[in-house]
Amino acid sequence: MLWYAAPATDWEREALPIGNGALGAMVFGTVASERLQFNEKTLWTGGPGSAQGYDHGDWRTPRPGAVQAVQDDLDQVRRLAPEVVADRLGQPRVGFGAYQTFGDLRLDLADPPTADGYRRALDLDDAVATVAYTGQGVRRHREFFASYPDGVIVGRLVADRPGLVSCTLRYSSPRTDFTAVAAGGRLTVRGTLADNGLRFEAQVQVRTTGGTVTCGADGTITVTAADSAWFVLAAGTDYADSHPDYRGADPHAAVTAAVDRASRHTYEGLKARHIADHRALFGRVALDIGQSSTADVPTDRLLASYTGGTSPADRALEALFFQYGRYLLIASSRPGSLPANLQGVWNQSTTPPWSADYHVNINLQMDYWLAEAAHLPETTAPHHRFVQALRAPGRHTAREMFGSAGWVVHNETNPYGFTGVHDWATSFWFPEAAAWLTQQLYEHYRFGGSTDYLRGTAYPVMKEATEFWLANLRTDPRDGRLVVTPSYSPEHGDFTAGAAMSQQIVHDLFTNTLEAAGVLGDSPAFRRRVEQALADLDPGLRVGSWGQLQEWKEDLDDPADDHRHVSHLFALHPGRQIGPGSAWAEAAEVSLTARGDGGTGWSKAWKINFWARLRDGDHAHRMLCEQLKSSTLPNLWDTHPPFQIDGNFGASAGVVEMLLQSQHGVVEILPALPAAWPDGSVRGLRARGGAVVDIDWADGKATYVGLTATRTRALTLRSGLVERGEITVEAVAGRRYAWR
Ligand code: FUC
Repeated sequence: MLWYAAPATDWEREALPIGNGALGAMVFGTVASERLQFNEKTLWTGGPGSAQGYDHGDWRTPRPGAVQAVQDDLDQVRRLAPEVVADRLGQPRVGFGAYQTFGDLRLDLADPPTADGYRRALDLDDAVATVAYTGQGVRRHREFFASYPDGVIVGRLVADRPGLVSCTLRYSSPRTDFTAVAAGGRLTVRGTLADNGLRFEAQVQVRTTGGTVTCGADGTITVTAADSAWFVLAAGTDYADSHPDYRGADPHAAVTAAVDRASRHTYEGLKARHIADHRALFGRVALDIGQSSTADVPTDRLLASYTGGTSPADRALEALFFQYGRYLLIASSRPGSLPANLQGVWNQSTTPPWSADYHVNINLQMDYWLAEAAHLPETTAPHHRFVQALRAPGRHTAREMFGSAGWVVHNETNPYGFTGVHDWATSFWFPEAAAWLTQQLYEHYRFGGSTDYLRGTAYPVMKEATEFWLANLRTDPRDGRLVVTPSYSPEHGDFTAGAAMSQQIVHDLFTNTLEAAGVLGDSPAFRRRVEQALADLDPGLRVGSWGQLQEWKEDLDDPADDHRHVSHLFALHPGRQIGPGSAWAEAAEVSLTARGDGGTGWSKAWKINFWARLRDGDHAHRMLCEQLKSSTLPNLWDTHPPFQIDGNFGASAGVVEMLLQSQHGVVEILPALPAAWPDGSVRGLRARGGAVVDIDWADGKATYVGLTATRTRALTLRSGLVERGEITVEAVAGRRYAWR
């Protein structure tokens, strides 16, 4: 439970998020005029039809041989300044667009009372936001939730005495591109985005028990003297994720149908369906680290008084933050819409930071790190679909820019298949992103084990990304190894050939593709090609002069550099090329130590994961503390700054990494348990290979491990609980295994 003793005054820091993946809303709980800022995930400017023009980031004029010329130069001079390369390979960005707020729904009270006993809360178990206060002796209560099964946002106002609910509902927007009409208790907002002609529509149906409902010519709806009032809201656009036009049906029919359907139900019926749907996902994982109840202290005070120590209140915040990440993923990523963007689904602006887009040099990937292990694999469907939809434009970019097969996407993308480049020198070039994005698809298979999914969804995308790199690796004249060139360690340093992250990502892709090809029995000829390339590939692992893992093929690392990206540790996490206790792990630790414990929100979150993979639970916990102390807002949103949701998801993923790991084919129990959590239990985490895992621990040691197999196959478990530390069981799907 997140709760506060005062209304929100600031969208980013205080308002509380609800969402069903496609729709999101921020609840302020203001007494006199409730503000419900809402979003629909596909409301984006840019793309085909944009006033600026649109080219997917593909070169507007062909540049035959341009990439090869940069490669030739790098063979000679070894380093090129980013500005030089951007000049030769980049171009100004047009028509990229930005995620848009849909607007605000306001509920104005006719006669606002002074409020006593005010409380505003977000219940994570039920995914319901509530506002309650007493005014002039009447206790009043508001509730808001976003229902996935019914596809609507729902709100209700009640009072503890009949006939006392009166308010006026109105819509407002920072744009002027709409009409708002009220009739029959229904508000209809319709418009087209000026930039690209995207059509949008929202409808709100108001229902009451008792009282009257009147509609104003100005598009307002007034409820007078009702016992209770409730509304349902649906919204949509004519966006479709289909290349090349990205347009589908006018939203009117779908929005009308959703509102008609939902408003035929009772409020209680809608709420019960919503809670059942949410609990079926959220309720799978329980974490007990000896925390006090979150009901004891308002959440903003819990955060402000957090010390990173070991008090039950500190642990309450840590456990809450972990579960909040799971809540936010459910709320911002459900099948049927786009994946979570830089702000999940929440955005109040027409010009949000970084367009609230899909950055793919860390951010979108981080959004889904927790999905599988924290038992929310259903939330990955929008991500898989998005990646699949990038293939058509990505193929075109591969052909135009590289003259090759395969598909590619660079540093960031939008819902309109922006797979090419722009010209911001330090963040425009990153063709490795496509390979990295396929990692989540393969992880979905490693956890879930469906060969149908692997064959039908993951493998074709992985294979086509592999084809790209088979065609585009180049032999380094210095040592004959295959390298990515030009190569750019995200947002850092010069262009070189064979930066560590580039090599490690391709290594990961080839490794995963070969495994998958083996499972599916793909052609021996293709497998031999990938095997050969993997054998010839520079692995991107090198120990440098001060014991560090090198970020570049040459030893250019500066021990005083504390840049937020620690990209060269990809092989440690989210990759699996570096195992614990190896010389590479030691070097990774040297690099990570040098980078320090600072950074932006997502950077700290990644460091939790790194330290957990290095089996240093105390340092992982210290990073969690750093994130909570200096990169977390009162509503527990991660802040870069500004608000960026990747850090929420990354931190929750890091907590799982502290308790359970399985990336090396072994289910490892409590691999990085911090001293701050000596006693506790966790229920319902998932491990690769097919297992749901429960753990109890005391005095820092496991006292119970329960494992429910979800596949029939051998599972190896590593835990101090079993003799010799490791045991392999021939697990049978559905059966439960336990050790004490
Ligand atoms: C990456 C990061 C920035 C920011 C942006 C959205 O480019 O380097 O810090 O998070 O994404």
